[in-house]
Amino acid sequence: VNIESAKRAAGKQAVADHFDPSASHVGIGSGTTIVYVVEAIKESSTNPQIRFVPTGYQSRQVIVQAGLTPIAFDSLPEDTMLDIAFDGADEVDVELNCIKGGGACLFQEKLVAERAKKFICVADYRKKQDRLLTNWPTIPIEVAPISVPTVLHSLRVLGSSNPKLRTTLLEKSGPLKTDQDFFIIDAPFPKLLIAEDIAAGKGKGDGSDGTWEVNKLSEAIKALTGVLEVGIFSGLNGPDADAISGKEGVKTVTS
Ligand code: DER
Repeated sequence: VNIESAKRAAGKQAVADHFDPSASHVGIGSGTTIVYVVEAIKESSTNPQIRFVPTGYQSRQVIVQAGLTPIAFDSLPEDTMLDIAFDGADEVDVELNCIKGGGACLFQEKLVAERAKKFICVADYRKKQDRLLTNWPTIPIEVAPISVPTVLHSLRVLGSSNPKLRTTLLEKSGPLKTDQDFFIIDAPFPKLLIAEDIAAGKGKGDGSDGTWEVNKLSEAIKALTGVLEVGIFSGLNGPDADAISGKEGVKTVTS
């Protein structure tokens, strides 16, 4: 199946199933799949009052280029929750935990996702796996530039075989910088366990036996001094949120 048509189908389905044209604030994620979500919203949205909250420069461009009205995350009144947030993912497991950060926008993505009443992950079939780190090998981590050497060392201590600073020679020589002017480290880890695996005795999940459970690893990495945010999104997908996987039509995956 053509990947782009799968992304477009997933985007259309996610909007058809979850977008409410009378919403007031809608979070828009980053990456390529989200472009199809915005395309579908544009086709269905008639309410000019809706404000779209971007998750970085690229996300804001997608909103503006679609003729929709952005509002900066930090312009929102403190007590305002977004009605819904749509975003892509690099991988999604059976519990709808996500690996995010392939596009290096994970920090603002997590801010927006946590501020939304409902978080919809929109992904084509390549992203849906039983466990995280099956197909996508690394966890993206946003770090303060000065902390890179010490965080790399600490990640090895946590069991990452070969954590690497994300650099790019195509668009810019040297380390990639995020919208916060931070760096990204991509850290490989073995496939992550979920709670039922721990209960089934498949490992302790705390790194002591080489296995990690999704939340335990996320907390361990987040605790490292110098880490701004970790590209593991967990517990964001309540029972009413779906990861839409587009393959031969669209399959809705619910937690
Ligand atoms: O960086 C992210 O988390 C993005 O959502 C991204 O990884 C998804 O990108 P894609 O829709 O282009 O695959």
